[in-house]
Amino acid sequence: MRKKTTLLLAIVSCSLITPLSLFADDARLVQLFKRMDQDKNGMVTLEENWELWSMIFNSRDRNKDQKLDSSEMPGKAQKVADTNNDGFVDLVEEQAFRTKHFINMDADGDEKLTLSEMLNR
Ligand SMILES: [Ca+2]
Ligand SMILES: [Ca+2]
Ligand SMILES: [Ca+2]
Repeated sequence: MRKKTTLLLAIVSCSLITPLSLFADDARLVQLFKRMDQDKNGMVTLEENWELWSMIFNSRDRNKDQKLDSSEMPGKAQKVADTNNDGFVDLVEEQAFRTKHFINMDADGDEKLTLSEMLNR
């Protein structure tokens, strides 16, 4: 319970720093962040990041071929992540994609993401 309050406070103070209140997009990121931060220490590690995304990968992979086609992963992300252009995103490509995204958001380069790094991506 206490940890939840701390996180809520973090979110509140974050929205105070950012004059714009939470947009729908930001609210989704906050949700995502909370899901990724499994030990609730206010930071998401590469491992925590990948744990969630590999879970999402598996749930998106409806035909269980360990690859995501464009119907399983709609939008631009599928094309970007499919680096060998075979029309599928496999786990290796997905991990590279999510890791790159993580590093892009990690402003201070400590390989941990805070909520504000994620929101100020
Ligand atoms: Ca954490
Ligand atoms: Ca698939
Ligand atoms: Ca591919």
